[in-house]
Amino acid sequence: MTQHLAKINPKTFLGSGKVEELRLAVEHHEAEVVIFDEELSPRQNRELEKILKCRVIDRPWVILEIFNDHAKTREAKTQVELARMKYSLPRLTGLWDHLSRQRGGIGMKDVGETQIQLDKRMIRNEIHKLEKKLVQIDKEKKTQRKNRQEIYKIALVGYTNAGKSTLMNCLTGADTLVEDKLFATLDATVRKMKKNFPYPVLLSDTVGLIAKLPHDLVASFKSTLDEVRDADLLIHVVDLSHREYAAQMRTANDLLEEMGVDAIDILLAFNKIDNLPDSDTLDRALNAHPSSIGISCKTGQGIEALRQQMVSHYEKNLAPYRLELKHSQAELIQAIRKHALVLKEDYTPNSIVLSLRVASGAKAKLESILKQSIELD
Ligand SMILES: Nc1nc2c(ncn2[C@@H]2O[C@H](COP(=O)(O)OP(=O)(O)OP(=O)(O)O)[C@@H](O)[C@H]2O)c(=O)[nH]1
Ligand SMILES: [Mg+2]
Repeated sequence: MTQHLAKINPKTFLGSGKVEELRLAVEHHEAEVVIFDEELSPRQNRELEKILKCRVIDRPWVILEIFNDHAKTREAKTQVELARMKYSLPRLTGLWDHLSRQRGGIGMKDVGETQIQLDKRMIRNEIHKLEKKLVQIDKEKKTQRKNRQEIYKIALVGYTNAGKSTLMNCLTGADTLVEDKLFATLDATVRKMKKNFPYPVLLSDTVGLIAKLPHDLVASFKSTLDEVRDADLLIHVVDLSHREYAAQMRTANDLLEEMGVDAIDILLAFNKIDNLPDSDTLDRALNAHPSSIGISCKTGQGIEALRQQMVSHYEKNLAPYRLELKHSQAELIQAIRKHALVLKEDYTPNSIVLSLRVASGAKAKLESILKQSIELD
């Protein structure tokens, strides 16, 4: 059922006529649950349950349930649990109202009230504990990220089910879980790009984005999203075969902007081009978006071209750098090559002068290679 609302009714979300229509439909179909594709306030949720005499669930709840089902690691589980607790806290009253009405016993209401207070306190304690745990996890993640600071990082982002994990596997040979369902990935996986890539690059797969993502969930997934903020380049993966790809792209862009990552370079990858309804779709999409590319993780089409673009983005990011070595340090050149592009080696009588191009993060690494060798001397 849909309704164009000029104004949302603070009490029942829908207008009163529509609520009545919905009530009759629930009665007619003997529905046990009504799901709203929108976020309801706790009050609206309660009111609607009263009127419709059945369970009412909103969109954030559905998303939280899916996340809950898919959470595997300690981090993801903690994040989802926290979001669920925060979601349920202001909604507890409704639950007990429901019970007291069902059982109908005298005094149930009072028992309910006391119980709600107890439950709320318990949940607040739990929230506090989970938040502490997340701070700890966040710290560990920060250390991990710090250790990777000098390495160029690329993150795959995009609407859920666009094919990020498939692309990750395609580019790194990893076997991240790929599934035709929403939010298959909840944890940022980080892998080295190996296959045919000339530079050390870390690629991370991230949690999928979706329209009207529950606010608590975004807050809980901070450390996962930090992975995105930390990247040098984003590849925005779009499922071009989806009939609403344009809207999905916009949603993803809006969320990225909200996350404050709009300053990072973005490469647009239109995926699933093996599955397009007509031949115009790809041309139109490519023309409308400069710096975009069509790919298919299924057939491999366009993957090599994407890799090339990733390489040129990397190289664009490099700054000229000059390094002088003693002849006795010649064997360091091999190690230096791992972190910089060596353009020229000039052998003078006293030294070797290297003309390099390096990523900003890699300079520290080069200096530490030199320092170590001097200390060894
Ligand atoms: N036809 C076709 N299907 C693809 C392609 N790439 C991925 N898929 C399918 O799309 C579905 C979703 O792929 P995933 O890689 O799990 O998508 P994701 O973006 O990681 O999704 P979430 O982790 O849920 O956000 C899977 O069924 C893939 O097999 C492609 O190029 N062509
Ligand atoms: Mg995935």
